[in-house]
Amino acid sequence: MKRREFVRTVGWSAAALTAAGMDDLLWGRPKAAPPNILYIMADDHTTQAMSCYGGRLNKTAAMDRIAKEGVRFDDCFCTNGICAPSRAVILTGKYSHRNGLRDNAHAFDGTQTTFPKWLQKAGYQTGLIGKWHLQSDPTGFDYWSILPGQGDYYNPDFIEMGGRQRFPGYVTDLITNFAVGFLEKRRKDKPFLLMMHHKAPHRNWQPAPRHLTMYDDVRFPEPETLFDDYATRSRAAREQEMTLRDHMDIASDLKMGPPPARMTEEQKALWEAAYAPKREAFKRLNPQGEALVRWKYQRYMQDYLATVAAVDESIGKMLEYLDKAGLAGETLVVYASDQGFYLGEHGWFDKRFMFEESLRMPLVMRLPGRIKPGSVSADLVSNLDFGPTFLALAGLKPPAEMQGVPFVDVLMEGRAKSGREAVYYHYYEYPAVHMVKRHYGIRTRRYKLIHFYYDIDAWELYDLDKDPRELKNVHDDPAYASIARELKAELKRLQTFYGDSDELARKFLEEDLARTQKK
Ligand SMILES: [Ca+2]
Repeated sequence: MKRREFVRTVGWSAAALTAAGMDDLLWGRPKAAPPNILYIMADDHTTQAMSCYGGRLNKTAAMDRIAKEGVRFDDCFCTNGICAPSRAVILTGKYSHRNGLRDNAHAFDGTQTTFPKWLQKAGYQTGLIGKWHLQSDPTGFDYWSILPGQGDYYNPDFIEMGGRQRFPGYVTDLITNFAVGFLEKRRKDKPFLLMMHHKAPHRNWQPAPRHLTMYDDVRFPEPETLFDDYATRSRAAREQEMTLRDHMDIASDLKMGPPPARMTEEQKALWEAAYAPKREAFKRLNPQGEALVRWKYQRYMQDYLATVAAVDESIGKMLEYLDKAGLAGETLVVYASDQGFYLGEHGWFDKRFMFEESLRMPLVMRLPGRIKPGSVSADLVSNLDFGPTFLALAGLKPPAEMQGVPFVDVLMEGRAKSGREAVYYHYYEYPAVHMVKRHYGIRTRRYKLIHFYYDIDAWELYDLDKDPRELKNVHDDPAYASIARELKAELKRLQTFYGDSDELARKFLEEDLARTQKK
């Protein structure tokens, strides 16, 4: 077998592994060929919109298939909940304050160590297709074709190895076709890493032509916190700009305006056939106040979930391709999103806050023979761990600068733990779109401690066992005084452990403010 030759050539030997000091059950299996890795990531997809997570809104057959044939992680949390920073954390295995990408405004420093580079060096053929959003050109990939910036849903441009070209069609389908093309043309003498990054379901949620009316007759259940009054919490929850009520745009977000300019006449005709009746109904109804929020929520869900439907179809096609090509048994398939998202919870859309809906990342994985089918992990893992985990599964020792922990042992038979008792989080992008204040904090199995440290100095503490919707800040409740003290000590310990601090946060803040003033 050619793959065995690969193992020999790149030195996947017992000696190398022993030298690396790895005596783990999995790492002690040097004869297993390193798996291919198909890493599929969506943008802003959230667990509430995945049926394998018990979501009540939609069915996601292909995503559920990965979970059923592999493992579902119930407590995977991001470390900085927006697009570009999350992607940088995934690539580098390092926190934002270490990899340099703290917000969407900076460019990623592509000279640093990333897990794709490490795999490439070890002999993997590496590819990247779809949304990138890191401003600098991708490094560590033998092949890449990315959307410029956020990209477009309809007839998008792609930058293929530096050359920009417009493609007719729908972005999710194009990414799927390009991904299949990469696999068809792959080198058979090497394992592959393919990172397939969907644009969907990012705002402003433009569905594929075939999905434009799929939810027209559905009435979605409203979240319990759609009309949250933010009582007991700090000003941060009240002073954001991401409510359905005040900040969701009726013309663009909810399609009560003209069709997107990039569409062909044919696409516009389909669009108009789907949205003109909705516009007429909206005018007739003319909802106000709470009725308007309810109308917005329904309209939002129709389009958000329709864009998710295309992502699910894409995953289905990729799984079928692996089956047909005989690759399913030797390929790690991962589906994740760069963070979660609010689907009306707390009255919001978007992400950024350290509350459950956007902090939690969807994460399912399948690797036949190595991940026990139907596993569910409640271990505390994060996007910091993705790179180290993929490297470990490939039999490689993660570089020392990576701060994540491989959760390989968690994958094995669903047993063992990462040993992590809390996930540390730090969000920086403020002042900026949606106006979510800077904060850091920790999420343990039971509690969440948040410190909004800039322009307000406010602490919030949630007992997730008693208050899973995070409506009651108990930070100043005397009954939680000792818990708060312990959590603050743990927060401090993790900040020190990861090399973050209030001083560093202050330094970054001053840099960001200076840059904003210069503009
Ligand atoms: Ca995102």
